[in-house]
Amino acid sequence: MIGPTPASVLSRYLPLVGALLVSACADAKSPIEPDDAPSVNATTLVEGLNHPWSLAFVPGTDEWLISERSGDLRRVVDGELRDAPVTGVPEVVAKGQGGLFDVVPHPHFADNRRLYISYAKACDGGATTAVGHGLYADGELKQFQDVFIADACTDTAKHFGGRILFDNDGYLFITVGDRGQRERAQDTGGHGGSVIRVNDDGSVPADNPLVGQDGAKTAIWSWGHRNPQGLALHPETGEPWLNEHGPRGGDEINVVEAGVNYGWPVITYGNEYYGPDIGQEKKEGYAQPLHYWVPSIAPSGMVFVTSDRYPDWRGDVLSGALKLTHLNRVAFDGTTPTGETRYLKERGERIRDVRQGPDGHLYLLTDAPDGKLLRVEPPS
Ligand SMILES: [Ca+2]
Repeated sequence: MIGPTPASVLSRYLPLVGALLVSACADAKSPIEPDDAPSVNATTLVEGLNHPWSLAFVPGTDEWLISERSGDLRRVVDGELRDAPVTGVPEVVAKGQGGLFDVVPHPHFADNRRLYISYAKACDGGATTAVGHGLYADGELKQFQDVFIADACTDTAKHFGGRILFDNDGYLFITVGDRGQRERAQDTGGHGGSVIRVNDDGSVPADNPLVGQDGAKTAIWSWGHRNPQGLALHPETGEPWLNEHGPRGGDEINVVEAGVNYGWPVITYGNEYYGPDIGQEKKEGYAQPLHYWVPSIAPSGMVFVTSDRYPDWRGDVLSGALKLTHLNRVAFDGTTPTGETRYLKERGERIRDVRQGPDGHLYLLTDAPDGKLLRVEPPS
């Protein structure tokens, strides 16, 4: 099922088309030449994390939570990493890219103590992306229950997506990758390769775009995604934006809009790992990315900077980069990218998550068997 792109979305992208056509004439490369900036430092706060994936700040406390892909949810209390992980976390399939993923407090956590977790859940034939919640206090997660289990079960152990986000209206967005089976991204009869939008109990909102369509999974909000690994709420528009992994080249930033087909694998700026083209770069009915990276940086956790500690970065998109090991900043004028800067390359560390803390500082997680929690020191 391939839906047309709404006219409103097309008009938003039209100013970009000219610039993209120019780049399409040469060998594919990023539309913006990145600037390598040396002027930022990071301070190590915590070491000894086993492939940390996501960082959350428990509202109203000095406790931070860090998921480890292998399945533990670790506690950092008053800046100290506790030995004992949180109890009551669901059993995960820690295999390949699978494991424990995102951890996000409910918007009304202070009242309901609900902590949401995404993870690779065992299914008949492999694993799939799942999200649930439990009641969290003092290192214990109780009454954990799933609210969404993706119809995307396979034994590939790849492309789970797994980022989750609440928007300002309390809807829960969940990314699901194509599971390494690209045809899933264009098939709205399953959840693979899509962004999900559900209520906080997992029920489907009546205004979701595929409600009433025969054979469609009505929890789907947008589709044609490959493997979205970063998800963040735009501070002014309130819309979710994501980053996603392309194949060889063609990583993207997209604004996530209802009923839009983002094109994978029909359109992509990437190639097969062994060289040949996969699809064309653009085609009517498929949304162009706002920004893309060729070669791939392998973006991960993503945040909009709103803190006044980094005045030159305010409103910009930060993404961790795994493959090209840096902190990536893309500046935007509305939805048009105006510049890209790469920080901390000299550290050579895979960056899995980026978050802005309640104190306005930016924090990073490095992806390694001895992974770290870092604080980004504001540029001098
Ligand atoms: Ca795309």
